[in-house]
Amino acid sequence: MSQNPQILPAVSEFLSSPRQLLIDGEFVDAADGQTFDTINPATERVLVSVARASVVDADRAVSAARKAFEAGSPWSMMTPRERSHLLWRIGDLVEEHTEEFAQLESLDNGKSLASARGDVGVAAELFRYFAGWATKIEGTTIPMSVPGRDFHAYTRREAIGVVAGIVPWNFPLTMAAFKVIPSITAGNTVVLKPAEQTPLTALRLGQLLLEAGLPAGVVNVLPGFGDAGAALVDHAGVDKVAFTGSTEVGKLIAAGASKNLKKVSLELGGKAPNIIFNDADLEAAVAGAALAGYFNEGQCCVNGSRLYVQRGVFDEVIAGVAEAAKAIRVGDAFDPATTMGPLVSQEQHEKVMGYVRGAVADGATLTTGSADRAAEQGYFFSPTLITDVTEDMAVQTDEIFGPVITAIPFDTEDEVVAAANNTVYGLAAGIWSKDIGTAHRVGSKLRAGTVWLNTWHADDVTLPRGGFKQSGWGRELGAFGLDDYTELKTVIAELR
Ligand code: TXE
Repeated sequence: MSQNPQILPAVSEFLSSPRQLLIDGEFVDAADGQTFDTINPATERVLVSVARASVVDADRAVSAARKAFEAGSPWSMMTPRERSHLLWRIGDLVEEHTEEFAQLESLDNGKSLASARGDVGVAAELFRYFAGWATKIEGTTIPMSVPGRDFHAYTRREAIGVVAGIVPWNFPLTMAAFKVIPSITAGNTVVLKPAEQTPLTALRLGQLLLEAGLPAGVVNVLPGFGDAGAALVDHAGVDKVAFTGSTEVGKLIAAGASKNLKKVSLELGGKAPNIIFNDADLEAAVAGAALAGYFNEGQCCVNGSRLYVQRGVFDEVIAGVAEAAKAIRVGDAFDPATTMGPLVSQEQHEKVMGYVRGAVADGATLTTGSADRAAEQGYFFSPTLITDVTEDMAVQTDEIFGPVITAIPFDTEDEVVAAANNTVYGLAAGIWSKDIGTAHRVGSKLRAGTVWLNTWHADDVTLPRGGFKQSGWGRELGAFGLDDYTELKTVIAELR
């Protein structure tokens, strides 16, 4: 049997003393000296104490970011090529520290080491992908038609200014990367607020950014709670808020940012429908349905939590997904056999258990899984499949954000399209059918920002992602993702 990997000395060292805020290139305590504990969800024990940012610290960090953005600052003088090389260098540094980041992430978030290593790989690749864009943020020349006069008109894409990146706990490092990388690629400066449940990898990333040569104040990291996030949203010195998190907080952010008409991009909740037709490749569809529902402990906004199966194959698919769920090994992140770690926090654990209990009380059937904790210690929860569900049950309408799939049979295409779209969310959707016409036709009818055909979670840093309806505003990644981090300026010169 393979041994659990040992905690790296660098990780032990990182956890051996209280962690501080990163403001203006320095690691500092919160102005009021407040701290909070970050918890290992597998043991429910404290990992390390972390400085807790307040409104005052938000102000300090925004001032540092503004100063770093100003004309004449080292950051503003950097050429696009220098930014590109810097981004590439950071990507290499992140990759070199893969194991260290993965261990920190597993300890803080609970996800398996294999999964955390995958997240670090995405972050490193994201730096390299955007390194390429830094030298390709271009404008256009546009003809003007003014009789008797001669003009040269063109557009420029310019940095917006100070970006507040507010991120959640389900992919802590990757989500930090999603906000920081496009921001700095376009020449902005950043105040990043990691989630209170998982501040560690963002702070470690902050150290590496400085090591790579990013000037002081370009990226500031403010661990803290919602009040620190709200202070950034309210701050007049912030030009754009980039948020990933709950739809509820997304609405607060949109309202708060509207006071100063800040730019806002939002990546919010989801409740993705996964549709399996009678003619699907069932082996692939069953494996895909389990991946769609259970990936990342079910704590992923694009997870396929609502399974719709055409009646002819319903029983077979349910049996297959139940078997796949039982084969998932729930356990400690450092055990190489583990394929599902604990949920991130006590709050999330209780929320998920509450939904499953509610469904059972409403008359749904637990085909596999449980409504109870999966271990005495740690926020473990077994992958669960629920049938005999109706469209009005909370388990079917709300984003649960845990390893819970609900399954409903359907007969016709029209019926399933209506059911799939019967949600306030619109982040992702999926279709399994060997009929290319069915797959593309149904795909075009689903109101979602990402549609997977005969696959799920297939992704790349080149592809834009984001939500229809209450799943958000704007798109992240790919060329589209960069537009949201620039202002478009039109310049009109008369040639006299
Ligand atoms: O999210 P919050 P929570 C969903 C998921 C989950 C639920 C609650 O359903 O169960 O949200 O999770 C900061 N102003 N998603 O409570 O509160 C907060 O400190 C500014 C889906 O953890 O939205 C954290 O940094 N910021 C989601 C971040 O917002 C505020 C991923 C997210 O926290 C704030 C996570 C405020 N008023 C949860 N209040 C996805 N789309 O992937 C909190 N924050």
